[in-house]
Amino acid sequence: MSQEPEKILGGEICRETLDLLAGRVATLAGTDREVFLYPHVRADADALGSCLAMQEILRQIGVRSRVIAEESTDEVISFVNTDGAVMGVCGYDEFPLERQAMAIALDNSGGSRLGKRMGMYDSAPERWIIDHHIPDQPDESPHIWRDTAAAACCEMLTRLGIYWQNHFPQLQINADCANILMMGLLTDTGRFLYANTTSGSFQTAAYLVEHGARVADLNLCMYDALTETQMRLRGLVFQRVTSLCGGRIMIDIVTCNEMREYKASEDDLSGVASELRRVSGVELAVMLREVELGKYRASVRSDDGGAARRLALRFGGGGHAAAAGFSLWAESPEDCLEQVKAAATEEMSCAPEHESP
Ligand SMILES: [Mn+2]
Repeated sequence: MSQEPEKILGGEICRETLDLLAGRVATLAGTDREVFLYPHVRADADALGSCLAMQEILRQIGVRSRVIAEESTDEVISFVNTDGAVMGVCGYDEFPLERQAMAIALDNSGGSRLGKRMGMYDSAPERWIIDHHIPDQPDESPHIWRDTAAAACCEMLTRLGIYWQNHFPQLQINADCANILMMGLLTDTGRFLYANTTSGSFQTAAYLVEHGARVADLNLCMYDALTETQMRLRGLVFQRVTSLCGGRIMIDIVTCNEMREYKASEDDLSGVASELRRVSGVELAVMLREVELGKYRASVRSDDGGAARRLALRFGGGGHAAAAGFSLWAESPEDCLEQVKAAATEEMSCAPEHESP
């Protein structure tokens, strides 16, 4: 056992936790008891990728599992439209809960990040968390593997897959699995350009490419294929975005009416906050969206100094240092914008009157 690595692909593993989890899932092999896998609400490529990778790993060791996404199957599947990499994503309302022997929250730590599925997760006889987000409170359970230094949950799952070969010799990261893990890694690192990208991210990428990840295909399907709707919506936002604090803050809001007018869906705004952050001098970018009457959602980006997360925390949200989000209620889009502008300028310690244009 002295050959066991402490580090895999430049990232740490928590051997005790992974040994414990391996032992627990092994007891389910060959039975009809299942592991239910929970991505966070509005599952992104990292949340979904880590669930699908875990599902494939469990399949190889003879353990039944299912991915329980908050969103409809159609929405989720269109998101991972990567040539046969989908391994059974399902809706949340149609499952035999009595089969749930274990629940694993991936890329989230349960609670409100599970939305309507919270009760379902909490009802599991055994609950686990594999996450790379900063926790709201200190972790106490032995059933949590958290690595806030990991750029993506998919990075952690790659290490888990390699480490578990000690427990399950038949286990291998096959091409579909590698591709789906790479999808999450690409997304959460902004294609290896965000501040969270480490040498470990590149080592993970190299490993995944060796095992069949198709980087060019993923790039084409996930990034280069901007729809006309997305392009026009960006045009709207880029034209009118408000610049505050002498250009250190950029903020805009898109209303339900505008979303309808542009025939846009929620996904069409994803990435816009990051693009606003690219403007030179911008330290904090906020993209607001009216979700329904009175309810708004914010996507926030900053550098890894943590302004994005601090702004999100002011509104009861959370996330990573440089990429965070929150929801809020306001009387009108104008009111929402004013509230967030005030908080953002306070966060950046600058006077709100320096507004342009
Ligand atoms: Mn993630």
